[in-house]
Amino acid sequence: MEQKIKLTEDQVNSFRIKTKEDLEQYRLQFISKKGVIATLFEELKSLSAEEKKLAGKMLNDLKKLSEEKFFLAQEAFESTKLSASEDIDLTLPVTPNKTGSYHPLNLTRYRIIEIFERLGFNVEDGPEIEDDWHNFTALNFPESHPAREMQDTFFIEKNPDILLRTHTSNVQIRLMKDRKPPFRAIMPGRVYRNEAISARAHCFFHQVEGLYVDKNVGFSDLKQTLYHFTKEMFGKDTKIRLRPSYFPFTEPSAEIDISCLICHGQGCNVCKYSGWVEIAGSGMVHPEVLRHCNIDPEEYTGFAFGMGIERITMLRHRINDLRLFSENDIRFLKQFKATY
Ligand code: 2U9
Repeated sequence: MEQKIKLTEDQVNSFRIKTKEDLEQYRLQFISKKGVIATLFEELKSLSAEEKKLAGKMLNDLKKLSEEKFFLAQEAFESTKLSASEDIDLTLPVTPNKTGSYHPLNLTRYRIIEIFERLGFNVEDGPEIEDDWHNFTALNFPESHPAREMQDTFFIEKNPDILLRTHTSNVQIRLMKDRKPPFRAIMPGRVYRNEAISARAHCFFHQVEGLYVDKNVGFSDLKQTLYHFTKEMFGKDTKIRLRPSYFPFTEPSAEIDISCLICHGQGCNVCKYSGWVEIAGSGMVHPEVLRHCNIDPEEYTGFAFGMGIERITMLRHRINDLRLFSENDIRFLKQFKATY
């Protein structure tokens, strides 16, 4: 018995498992139900009680040894299989790096800032929650102006009135009141108006307003500045047209139109078959507004303008629904540039 078992232990140790086939061969020979060890356990039955005790222990040790050898070899094969699957195929195309992209409104804002910075305009900032004086009174809005109504403006408090600014003009007022002229600045920022949301209107949007106050600033400066801006922004072939208009804070006032970028003046549904699209409002700062900011209109004059960033972006990228800008739909956003 001892002789037989010793022989089997040697067999276990000397069995070389080099391939998966060897492993299977080993399993069949030693640890399967019909293997050597199972057969020896069968043979135990024919031994005396004393022999059984001794041989049973040896056989259990042998079983343990052979199973350990099997599982170690099996594990080694499994791990080589895993590392083999990690092999890199250098001929495959690279996985693209998913970088983000700039929001189209930011792309337009950065471009506008770039153009005006080259003309010597600073970028100024101010509060979105404003009092009535900085948003309306200082800008020459009469007490009864419809913009002051609840249905047009979001009020946070009434008497004294605190509201969400309806334009970035409050920044110009704060700038003129706090510092001394000359001023040459643009004011980009978010503004709020109480409007029903649709493809063409939203309860908030973004503006860039501009202000140039100095001695001897005239309407021709306004015209030349906006002419330069439109050529830079929309291309050198863009034509510009000024139409008389009215704002309480400028006098005289003018709407700025550019030749339609889609049909180049031929007429299409974007320009409503007129050949022109409106891009901004402008005018000479009203003397009363200068006076509200303690600037003498006899000594200083200035021009101002305002434009909606959404509107410019829609024209630039042919976007036809304002809601796309605030829905955060990745399919829309990822179409824009990732670098600037
Ligand atoms: C001060 C004095 C004058 C800013 C101006 C406009 C004309 C204008 C609209 C364009 C589209 C608003 O975004 S929009 O809806 N803006 O038409 N804005 S002049 O005039 C000022 C501003 C501040 C102290």
